[in-house]
Amino acid sequence: MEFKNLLIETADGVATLTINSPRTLNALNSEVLGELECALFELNLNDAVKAVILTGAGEKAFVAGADIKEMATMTAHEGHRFGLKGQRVMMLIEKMTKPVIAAVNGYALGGGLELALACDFIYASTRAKVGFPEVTLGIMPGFGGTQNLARLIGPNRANEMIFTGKMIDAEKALAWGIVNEVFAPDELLAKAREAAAAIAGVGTLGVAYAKDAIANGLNMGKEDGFRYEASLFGVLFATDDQKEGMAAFVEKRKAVFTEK
Ligand code: DAK
Repeated sequence: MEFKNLLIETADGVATLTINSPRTLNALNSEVLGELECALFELNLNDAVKAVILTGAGEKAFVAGADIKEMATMTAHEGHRFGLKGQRVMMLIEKMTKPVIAAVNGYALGGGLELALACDFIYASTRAKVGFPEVTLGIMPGFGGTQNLARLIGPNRANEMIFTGKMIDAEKALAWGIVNEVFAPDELLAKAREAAAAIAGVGTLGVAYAKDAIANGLNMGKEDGFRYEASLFGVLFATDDQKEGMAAFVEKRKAVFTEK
């Protein structure tokens, strides 16, 4: 499918999905959100894709938030539809069986930070600036930001960021655990691709079930989480990948995983 606002490049099991509207700092309008929904849906169904990198075009921004100019004139009904669309994109990323890495190359603000937080982990460039400026617009985060940020860094730091609306830089985002690693701008994509390639080279089902166990386990009590983990672990013993992975170890050769 052709997209007006997205670029998709696939190589060696890794898809790089770039939001490509740098003139508005890749702000999320209804059209971009609709295209993201379609693209992510397709990538999830594509067995050749084992991991996805999500990034923004240009040197300034990952995504500077939801499109304020579009939202400014929305009716309540349009606002509701817009909110549902955005939430569907965030949920899709979380429910995809394959990992999505956010490569935050500049501003990740409001809905842009929510998009990054919906991903499985975040790498950032030294140019990254992240924050939730919604309160400066008289609103609050609405694409899962209050929930995901507080779960990730704890309520106190999340409170500070969300109540003040102030941005923090890459160094602080790293120290606070919002991003996993920070790289020079010209290294960011290569480093994200390195991580994605490592994921693409291991057992697809093991990764998918681990993503499922982590995401769903966080919504359970510890004992239920352990039980859930054990049931997924058990299912892996019915797969060719488990047999191949262990046989390859014993035979001192590289495993060739085939499960999709
Ligand atoms: N929306 C629309 N246009 C934006 C934009 C945005 N979020 N951010 C930047 N732009 C546009 C600018 O208007 C400008 O366009 P022109 O004026 O040239 O036409 C162009 O991008 C370049 O931006 P600047 O000239 O401002 O660039 P600077 O380097 O001076 O400043 C900046 C960069 C990122 C600090 C600044 O652009 C800025 O403050 N942008 C707004 C950031 C922001 O407030 N983001 C949060 C948006 S609110 C919902 C759920 C969630 C949400 C909404 C609804 N529901 C459940 C219903 C989410 C809300 C948000 O994300």
